[in-house]
Amino acid sequence: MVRAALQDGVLGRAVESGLIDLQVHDLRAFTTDRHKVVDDTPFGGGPGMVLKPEPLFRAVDTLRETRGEPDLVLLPSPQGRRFTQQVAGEYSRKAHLVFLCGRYEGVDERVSTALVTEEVSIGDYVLSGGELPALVIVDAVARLVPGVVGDAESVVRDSFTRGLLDHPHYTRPASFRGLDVPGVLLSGHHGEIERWRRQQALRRTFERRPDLLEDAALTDEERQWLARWKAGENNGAQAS
Ligand code: 4GX
Repeated sequence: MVRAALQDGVLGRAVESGLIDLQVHDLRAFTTDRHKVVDDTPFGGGPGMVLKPEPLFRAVDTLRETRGEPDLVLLPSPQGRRFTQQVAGEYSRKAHLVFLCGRYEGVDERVSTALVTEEVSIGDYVLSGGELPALVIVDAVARLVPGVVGDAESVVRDSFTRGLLDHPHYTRPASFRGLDVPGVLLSGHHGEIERWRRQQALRRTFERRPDLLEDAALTDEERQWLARWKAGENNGAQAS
């Protein structure tokens, strides 16, 4: 599943063109017993299986020898540091990341204390393994590696790079089932279009994710719009 997900789209092309190198390793290859056992029952009892420490330590030791010292050894976990666009930027400036994952209830705590540099969480919900979080993180991080996304401007203008939600997008037809594209987008006035988009992005952030406004970098005009909306003027979707 992990290999398949890394093969197409933006990630697949980035690997093909040598911009990033992604290697997937099977934990069972680092076991020493005949049955290649990577998990065991929890000390103290309870449901589920726990990932054993030895295969993970052996795997990372082997990577140290073959690929050099990793900058970060990451463990996807709901107990981890929350993964955000800012963290993606941080990781994208590292040369070598290792993700430890498996489908299990937990991992032996000695892995967290003595092998992992950072536990990282993609959100407050429980998944059945760390593979999907690792793929989510790799995708978000790879996009920030120069050259991976063809149009560099689209990365810079991306939602969250400015700390705000995205503005609405429209394409042809200009009128569809009685739903019209806002006239300003058809006007050709690039300054007005840019201003409308900034206002829409801010309005949506104000309505849907006001928590993001605490850290957002805003212009004086944007602060004025916010003050107006907060004062309760211009209520409703058509507010300007
Ligand atoms: N964001 N999971 C990890 C197993 C596990 C449990 C405890 C380490 C410690 C998740 C998330 C997530 C499910 C991945 C449990 N590993 N990971 N897995 N949400 O739910 O990152």
